[in-house]
Amino acid sequence: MKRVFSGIQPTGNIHLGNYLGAVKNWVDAQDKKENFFCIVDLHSLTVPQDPDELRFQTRALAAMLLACGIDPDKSTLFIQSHVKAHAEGAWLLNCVTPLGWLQRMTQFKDKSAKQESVLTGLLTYPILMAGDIIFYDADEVPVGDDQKQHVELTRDIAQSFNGRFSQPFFTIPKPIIPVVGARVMGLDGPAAKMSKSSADKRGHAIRLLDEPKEIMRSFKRAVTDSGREIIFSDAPEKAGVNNLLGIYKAVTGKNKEDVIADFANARGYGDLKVGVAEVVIDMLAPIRAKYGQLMEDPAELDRLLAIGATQANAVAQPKVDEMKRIMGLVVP
Ligand code: ATP
Ligand code: LTN
Repeated sequence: MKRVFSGIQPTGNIHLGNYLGAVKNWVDAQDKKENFFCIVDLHSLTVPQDPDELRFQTRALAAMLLACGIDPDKSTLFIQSHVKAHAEGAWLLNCVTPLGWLQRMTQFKDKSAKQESVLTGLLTYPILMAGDIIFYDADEVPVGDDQKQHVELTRDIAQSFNGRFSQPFFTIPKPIIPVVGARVMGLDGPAAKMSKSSADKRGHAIRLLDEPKEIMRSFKRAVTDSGREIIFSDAPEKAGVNNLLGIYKAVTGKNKEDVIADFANARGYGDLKVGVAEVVIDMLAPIRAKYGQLMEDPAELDRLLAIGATQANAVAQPKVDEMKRIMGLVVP
């Protein structure tokens, strides 16, 4: 059975891009694979966080992932900092990764350009991510398009370690990018991806916990163009309409022809926006209800996360111990 590893940061409200680009695909493939899903709290520390807020968001994200359909009987769901091998092993990888590989990363360049003072962790972030994946010998990493470069770097790190210590020690992972939903764009400007860091900007994102009224309002305000044509298109001026159609397609699972047929009688973009909002509202209603129930039972949430941490630790710690031995450390 193929082994899957993926992660998500507890940095605020999870949005439709996270869901369609990543979480939905984790849920859908659960039966066919051996799954490890990780709430990457250590990654969140690469930009300043409010401690109480981070703690709350970490548990809230766990509840949300369970509400979205991650089944603890089929998947290992855990918090990254609960498994010490991640931080320990990342140091070892720091010592075999050239600086230039990290400085090239697009996400580092984007995020560091937006900050006055850049923390070292923001640069070494992809090393921590590489460790997440290779300490589990994951074959597949289901992520949105923005993480492809980090998974490619992970492959380079694993290959270089294997080459240097002349044995096939790490499995070389593959990024799995969904065909639809890989890049959901912001509703306020379809040139930039929908992002958690901007999720609280009015009209930018659909957060999974938004009330139906708010979802409808955000879609109605979505930026489109001055035309009337409802078509899938790569033309920059059609990016807004394309994004709405892409969301509708990912949510309904319909093919392009059927999506266009659904809007054949639309009187303009107004009808398109309402149509998309309605399917999103219906999809999110049961998720919000389940989330509410889970947040009312913190003891059960903690119990599930403790089981996840034990299962993850049993895989990652022996791998990191073996890595230490290979690199010449004395392992007690
Ligand atoms: P931030 O804005 O803080 O970087 P984020 O919204 O990018 O956060 P992450 O926790 O970094 O969220 O990503 C979780 C998963 O969601 C990743 O697999 C990522 O590729 C995917 N993802 C994030 N944004 C989008 C998007 N707009 N469209 C599709 N997938 C996305
Ligand atoms: N960097 C990713 C989150 C992440 C991840 C991982 C994804 C951390 N570790 C391991 C897949 C596999 C992000 O920002 N979305």
